[in-house]
Amino acid sequence: MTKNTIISIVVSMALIGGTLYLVSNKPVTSSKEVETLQNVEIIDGVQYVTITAKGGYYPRVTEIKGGLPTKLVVKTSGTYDCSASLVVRSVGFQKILQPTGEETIDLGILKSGEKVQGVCGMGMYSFQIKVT
Ligand SMILES: [Cu+2]
Repeated sequence: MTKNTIISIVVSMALIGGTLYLVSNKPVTSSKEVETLQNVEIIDGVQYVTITAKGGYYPRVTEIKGGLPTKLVVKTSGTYDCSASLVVRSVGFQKILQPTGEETIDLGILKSGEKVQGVCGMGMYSFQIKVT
């Protein structure tokens, strides 16, 4: 009897915990989406595009403005997969990034209609920056 009571308490606590976990997890996911959409910042006339490298590149496609000095910031955080091996051909960039850190790559001043593509060393992950 006592054993059954304990089991039922444990089971109901697990259910409540699971539900709370699912509920609390939802807003986190949506705020992350907002964050990745706002990956372009203009500071003192310089346009910064931030891309996260870990198991691929995020966001995959970014739209930026032309006619501004532009810098690409690639952030790694415990990145031990091949997305740390980055190639940006249009600016002759090729490097194996630190597993955790930030790499700033000068993209120069881009014109409307231009595209910058970054790929991993194996060519299986990529991202694109489109100049509108
Ligand atoms: Cu790869």
